[in-house]
Amino acid sequence: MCSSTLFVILTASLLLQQHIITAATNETTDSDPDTHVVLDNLGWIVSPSGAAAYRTWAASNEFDVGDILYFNFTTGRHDVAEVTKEAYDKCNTTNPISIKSTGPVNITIDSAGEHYFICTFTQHCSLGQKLAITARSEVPTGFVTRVSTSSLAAAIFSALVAIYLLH
Ligand SMILES: [Cu+2]
Repeated sequence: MCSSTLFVILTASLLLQQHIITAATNETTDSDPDTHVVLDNLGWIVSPSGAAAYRTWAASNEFDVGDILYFNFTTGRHDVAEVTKEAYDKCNTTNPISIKSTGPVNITIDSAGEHYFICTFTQHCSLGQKLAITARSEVPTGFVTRVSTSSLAAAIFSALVAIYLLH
């Protein structure tokens, strides 16, 4: 392999590596916490369309660990209890994981996976005032890609250097 060919290959390899790193950086998710206003302008209420309103709202949002759920309601009219899936399904208000009674309430999503919230006021949950969300973990999606592809480019580069030195 002549030296000019090797130079072209090395340059291409470096450009490829730079390109991959740039592309991977661009595809990382934003890590700024978002605030999700539960049911938007309607707030945390018994929706006329029942639990479907909360299902639709949750499906139109992407929740990450660290994001904030903002439950807007008047103190004394509603409350927010985080509950298990079983309690959510049955509207069981007896042993919530946590409960907040003074509105409005900000709840920071502290772990990935499913989180369930209900109102403990009589009949409110069974009339559909219940929210289930699934939070994604905070690891940027581009991170794994960036490590593996840049390692691959580095490996190719190292191999080319070795070939060059052996000649
Ligand atoms: Cu309520």
